[in-house]
Amino acid sequence: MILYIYEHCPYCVKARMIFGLKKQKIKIKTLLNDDEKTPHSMIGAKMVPILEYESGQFMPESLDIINFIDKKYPPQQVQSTESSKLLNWINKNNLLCYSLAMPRWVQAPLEEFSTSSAKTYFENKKTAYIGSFKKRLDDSSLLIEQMEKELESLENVLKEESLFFEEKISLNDFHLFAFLRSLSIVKDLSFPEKTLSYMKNLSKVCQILFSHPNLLISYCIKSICLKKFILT
Ligand SMILES: N[C@@H](CCC(=O)N[C@@H](CS)C(=O)NCC(=O)O)C(=O)O
Repeated sequence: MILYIYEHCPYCVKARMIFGLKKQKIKIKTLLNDDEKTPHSMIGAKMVPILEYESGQFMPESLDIINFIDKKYPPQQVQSTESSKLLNWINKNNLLCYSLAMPRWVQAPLEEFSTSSAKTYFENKKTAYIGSFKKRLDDSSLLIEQMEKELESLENVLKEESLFFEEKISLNDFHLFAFLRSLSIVKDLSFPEKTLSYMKNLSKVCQILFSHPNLLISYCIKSICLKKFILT
């Protein structure tokens, strides 16, 4: 099986988590961000993750991939619980998260951005969603302050909802971990205690690093950081 991804992509993180959880090796191929032809030839759309589960057989959609792999390698482990409180929190903060993460992702040495045309493609496309990348970077302090406030309110949600604990994992965890992993590229952002230990636990269980595999220790350029604490 081959999983086609972008390294930054939170939906790809969800798909990768299930392979880590099941301790199943998966061949990962990272597509260039401006490569429209390859995904179109597989699923008729420019979207990842895509799982090639048999030669020439392709499956899009992270949640379908999670379900497929969870069933393929019993026992089934992923509970289908989705907390509306948590989903509301994530939806409310998606734009803020992307406003911080997108301008940093494109500067990071991620494989999908290894050509200048891939970078330009991403910036042009995502500017329509978050506005000017430069402006968002200039606004960093304000955006970080807002995000940190929101993370404080997440601590209460973490207490109330049954999130990952003693090997029990649900769809909530896939959604939240992917979101938090996106934020982990923001150098000056601090995560509160419970959130941080949640991130560390799931990172271990699902074998997802908070950085590019070649950048295992710590990595800082300008405002980008892949945090050391997660990687040890
Ligand atoms: N519903 C899909 C959403 C996947 C998705 O939106 N992927 C983004 C990457 S994060 C994508 O491929 N977007 C096309 C693009 O960025 O050009 C899933 O859960 O897998």
